[in-house]
Amino acid sequence: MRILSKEILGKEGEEVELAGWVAARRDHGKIIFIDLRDSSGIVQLVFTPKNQQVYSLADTLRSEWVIQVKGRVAVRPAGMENNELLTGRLEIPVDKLEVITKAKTPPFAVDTDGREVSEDLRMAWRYLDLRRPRMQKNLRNRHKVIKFMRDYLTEHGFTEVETPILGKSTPEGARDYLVPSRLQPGTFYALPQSPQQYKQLLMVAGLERYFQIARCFRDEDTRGDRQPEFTQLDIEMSFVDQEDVLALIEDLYLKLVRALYPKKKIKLDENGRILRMPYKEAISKYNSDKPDVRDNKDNPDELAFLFVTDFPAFEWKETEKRWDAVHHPFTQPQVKDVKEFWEMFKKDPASMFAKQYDFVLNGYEIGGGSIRIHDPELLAAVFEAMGNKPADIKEKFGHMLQAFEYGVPPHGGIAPGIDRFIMILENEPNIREVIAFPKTGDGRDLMMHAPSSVTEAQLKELNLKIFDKKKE
Ligand code: AMO
Repeated sequence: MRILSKEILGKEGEEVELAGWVAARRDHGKIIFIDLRDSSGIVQLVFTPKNQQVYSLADTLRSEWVIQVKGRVAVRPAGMENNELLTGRLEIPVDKLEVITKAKTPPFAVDTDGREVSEDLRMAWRYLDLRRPRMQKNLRNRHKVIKFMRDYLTEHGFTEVETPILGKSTPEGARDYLVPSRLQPGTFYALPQSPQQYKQLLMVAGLERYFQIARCFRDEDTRGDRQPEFTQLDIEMSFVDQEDVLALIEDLYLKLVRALYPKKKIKLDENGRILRMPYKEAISKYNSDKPDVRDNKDNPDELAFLFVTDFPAFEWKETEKRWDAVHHPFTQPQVKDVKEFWEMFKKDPASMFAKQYDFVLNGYEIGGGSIRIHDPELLAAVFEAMGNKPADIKEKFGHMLQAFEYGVPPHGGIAPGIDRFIMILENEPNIREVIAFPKTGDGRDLMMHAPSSVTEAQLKELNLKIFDKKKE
């Protein structure tokens, strides 16, 4: 049975079967050394002319061929050890060799960290780029972080629920990706900018503690910390206030970093808690709503988490000549009832605050959330204050208002972005380095060639016609 290279430790003298890729080949006189790479690391194979048939075949081996070998685990001669390899004390003199598949010469080296290769080339050949140890480490550590989150929340009474990808446009502030419906001609699904409305409806449904490793889609310009599709740890809780949500996130993130990244130094306040700062103070002291409060910004292992609280409830949207929610319209303004809401809104919307918080790490916004409005009358008032006509409110949010008439618990939540968090933990310069198959700055997948055109027949089936904007 095939074992992994790391599993040869302690098997000196035993016959083992290994399989993987030819990572490197060195010829020393008549001896051929092959570094065999598998998902657990590298092991040295040795071929000598003693076994002529195997030796001749070994002589044909080239980089990235996939091979299978059998041999007895041997201790390397004194002075020949390689301390950089887990298996560096051992080697496998090969008795049996099988070439499984040959490989063309890759377009770039896969044993470097890849920073010397142009990113377009890396993306076009992403399955080869992902062979490099740095990328393998990033993907494996991303898995560990997500598993920690899942286990922690499961232990704390949360249920993971999948919500639809084909949904209805949710106002998170970005442009929607639309999907035409074949069965309902002329209508469109929107891909979720976040599962915001579904998670609130799960609170109406009585789930009380929900989470989801949720894929979100936003058609906005891509940047180093922004992708058109990204992943959130989406959370919603019932019968809670702001303090409960922040305490949960604080405990989860501190435990996670201490367990998985013990070398990181976490900056905390004098009581050993995550730092907090009201929005107003962040703006006046740092001129930023996501200040980087690290003591030493050159130290790659310092983590300065920060909760920014008490955001303004509304901002003026000049293009649309209306007041808009700073977070989203479901966020609870800091008012006691609808009457106080209208009094304050009519006086000065800009001076109103919300039960909204952001989670910041080293100057990046790694999460955002709020306590939600659970009074249907107040929710309707906020929609109206944002310039929606009663008919629009019914069309866009009728389902939420109706749901809230059937017994809605007070609730709130948060959605930390997973890509940005892993990027910082791994000291990577952008989130593309921690996503298996990211998109380019202009939203393309250079490996799959997406987006791509479709056939006339497909368009016809969807009742769609492509017209050339330039010719209009
Ligand atoms: P918000 O829009 O603030 O809140 O998003 C939450 C977090 O998601 C991450 N994020 C992104 N990461 C990568 N690429 C992007 N394009 C991108 N956009 C956002 C950020 C951000 O802090 N439904 C609400 C949450 C809630 O109220 O519970 C929401 O989506 O880290």
